[in-house]
Amino acid sequence: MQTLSIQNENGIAIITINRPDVLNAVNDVVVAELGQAVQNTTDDESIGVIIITGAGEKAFVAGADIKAMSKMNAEDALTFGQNGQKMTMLIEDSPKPVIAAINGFALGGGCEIALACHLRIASENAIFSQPEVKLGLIPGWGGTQRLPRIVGKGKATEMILTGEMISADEAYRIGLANAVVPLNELSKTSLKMAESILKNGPNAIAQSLASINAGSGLQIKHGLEMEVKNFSELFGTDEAKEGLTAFIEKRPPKFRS
Ligand code: CO8
Repeated sequence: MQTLSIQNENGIAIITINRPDVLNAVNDVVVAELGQAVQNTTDDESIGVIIITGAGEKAFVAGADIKAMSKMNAEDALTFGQNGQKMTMLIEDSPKPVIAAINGFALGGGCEIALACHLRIASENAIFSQPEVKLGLIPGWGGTQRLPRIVGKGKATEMILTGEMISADEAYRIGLANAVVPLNELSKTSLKMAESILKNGPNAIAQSLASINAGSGLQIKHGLEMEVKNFSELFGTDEAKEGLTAFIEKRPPKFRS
């Protein structure tokens, strides 16, 4: 891949967006490669958790590539926007948890990639913003849809209408970041969270993500119906038998070979 590197660390895939000269700005090559990398790591049975991060110490992703966008007409922008949305849906729909390890600026499309991830861990120098209105644009890769679902409509509206940057601490305060750690501990903390998830049943994890994602668009009554169906289906799996038996036998469960 031209714009990404992928490592497998004991069942945890680390995908690094690697265009540090432009603060990891996302052009159409990154959109295609990131989508492919998420698909490949999702399909890889040796992988249980995926981490997405940016190269260098300054940026996770400073947005869609503004130089590339300056040459687009409305038709090009529609294709670029739709391809970016497909890539974010691959992240959100992955049955394997995707953690954004946010190592600096997460702006515009960079914030939107982080929003599509299931969990977000920020370094202390991370900065979040949806600054599209400053360019005469609006978010196009899910910012108007996912940000209100994560931080609430009021705060999301403020961020999108002002385009102002917020600090990692503020992102944590409003529930946008799950944790804030010093930059030199970001990788270790992200891996630790991934390892703690890896101890749990992979089907249960996939069904948890599916239930949370599907439920956010449903009325509570329909969400509860879907949840109990997913809950009961797990009773047919070896994984649930192992989890329940291990508790009774007072031993740790063994979910993965
Ligand atoms: N696109 C292209 N190049 C970029 C980008 C970007 N988003 N961000 C930074 N760069 C480049 C700079 O041009 C510069 O390159 P060069 O050295 O060749 O001039 C290099 O990265 C380093 O950047 P700076 O010198 O500007 O570094 P500073 O520390 O001074 O500033 C900032 C850092 C504050 C992050 C600044 O670079 C900045 O404001 N960047 C743009 C941020 C932004 O507006 N992002 C949102 C873009 S819009 C978007 O993401 C829409 C997503 C939805 C798309 C839907 C498609 C239709």
